[in-house]
Amino acid sequence: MLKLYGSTTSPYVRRIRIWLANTQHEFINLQVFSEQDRELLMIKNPTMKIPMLEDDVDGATQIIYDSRVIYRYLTEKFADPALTWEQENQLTLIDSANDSLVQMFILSNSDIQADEDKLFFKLQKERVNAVLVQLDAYVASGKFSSWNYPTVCLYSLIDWIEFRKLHNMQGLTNLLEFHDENSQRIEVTATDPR
Ligand SMILES: N[C@@H](CCC(=O)N[C@@H](CS)C(=O)NCC(=O)O)C(=O)O
Repeated sequence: MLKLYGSTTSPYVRRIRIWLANTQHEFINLQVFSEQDRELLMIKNPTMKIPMLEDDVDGATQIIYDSRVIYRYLTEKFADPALTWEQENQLTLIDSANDSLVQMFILSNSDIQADEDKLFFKLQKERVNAVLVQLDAYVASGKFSSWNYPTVCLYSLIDWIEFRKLHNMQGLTNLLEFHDENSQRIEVTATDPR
């Protein structure tokens, strides 16, 4: 059986959990900062990042790192169509804002203040702002109106931003509406970290 390793709060893990909602799998909920789970991660996945997927292929264990590669693995396994280049770019936008927010979240949990005069924070904030404005416009033009993988990734990002209060979403009305419209989906409520 497919085994998905992750945590309930990670937006990168949640996208795969939502995507696998109708596929039989086991979810292994890791405490990524606990010593025991870090050891497990170290052995199976030296990137020390989640999600990670494990599958049995002809009796051998196949491990796949990184949500993007996990998605590609699943599309091949279940013979689903590949993403279009436009969707790949949408994913890159979502991932770039997500990565910047993860880095700033880890810094804030390390008691490092987000000082906007410092280059690191300036770069991340510029990126997050620019990407969210672009995604807001994409939502307005109907690019995220069907529930496909990029849409699931966008939902997971926006819901995580709201959950952790990572960004002032005022003015990004299309993204807020998009979040509202999808919040009652069964696979969304079933994976809500709150
Ligand atoms: N590119 C990776 C990013 C995954 C990622 O950043 N996961 C976070 C949790 S949201 C993580 O494991 N961070 C641990 C760390 O940075 O040490 C993917 O798409 O799976």
